[in-house]
Amino acid sequence: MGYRVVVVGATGNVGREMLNILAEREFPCDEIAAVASPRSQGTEIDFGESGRKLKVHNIENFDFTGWDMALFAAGSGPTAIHAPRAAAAGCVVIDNSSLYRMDPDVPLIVPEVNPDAIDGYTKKNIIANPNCSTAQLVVALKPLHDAAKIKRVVVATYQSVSGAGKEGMDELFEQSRAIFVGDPKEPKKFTKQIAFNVIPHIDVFLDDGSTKEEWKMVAETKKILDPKIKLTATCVRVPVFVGHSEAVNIEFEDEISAEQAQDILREAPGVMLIDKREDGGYVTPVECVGDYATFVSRVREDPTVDSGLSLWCVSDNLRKGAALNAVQIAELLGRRHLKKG
Ligand code: 11C
Repeated sequence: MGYRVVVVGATGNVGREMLNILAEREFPCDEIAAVASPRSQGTEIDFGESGRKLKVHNIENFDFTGWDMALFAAGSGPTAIHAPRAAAAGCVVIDNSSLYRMDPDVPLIVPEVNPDAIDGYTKKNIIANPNCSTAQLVVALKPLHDAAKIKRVVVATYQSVSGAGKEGMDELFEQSRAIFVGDPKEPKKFTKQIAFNVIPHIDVFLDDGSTKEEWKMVAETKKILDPKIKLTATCVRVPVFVGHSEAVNIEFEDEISAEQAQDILREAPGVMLIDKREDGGYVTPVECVGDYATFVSRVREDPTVDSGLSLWCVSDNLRKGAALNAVQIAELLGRRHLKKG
């Protein structure tokens, strides 16, 4: 006996990946419903590579009664309306938007990092999925924090355009082509030209000069991993279609060598260490697409502090950064709380 599962926002970048991953991992679904905005109602989408087609339902009149879990990838606006409705109907919401992440009554979960926190989901029947740039970072930081206690992290991100949805991907493609044919177009989705450029601006600006994406990395890392960790981030959009990269500098309380860190990371759940210290002996975003792992490379000591390391970390932002983490939460919820059969 399996679950009755809903994917909300099923036609978007993340929703499609949720369906792919549910099918790929053979999540025990007795029934699966694809739900999206009214304009997609009646269209058909693939349930991964299972060969099954799913008819898309209209979120506005979808009844969540009797469904076990709903994976939401719908953005904050529709989520604010429909997630509480689903939760009140007894369907546990696993939400990919930023809406509930900092709610003290909603657990924010990365299963490799803070699985026990999921037990608090009953307060609202909602579990939050972190921002993509946070998810991969905490997977890499957790085993190092356990070993040598992290004091401070300085991170610069190199975030792909798929983090901004299909429109972001289309803009990079169209703009690159337009520049090649000598007919450049004004940016629409991004604030500046993204093709052949980088943009140090993701999400809205805050009063202190940082951006909301940078703030999310700080606040979410504290909630998931340890409120004592100090973190400062610079988040940058780069002309890559899929895969977020991060250059991470970490200062520790206790001593830890690069070799010890490599040994720890080699064994860490969710991490794949590829660190050969030679040409090509590291992972780049195009190589991580479609994979589940958070790849770590370029682990080295930082001699400017008493105990410090620098590393490079890459992951598929639509997978570990969003859909995979949500499905892993669903698996954890099933194992710990919603046992079937
Ligand atoms: C980006 N990280 O790359 C964002 C996308 O809070 O879930 C995800 C935003 C979020 O643009």
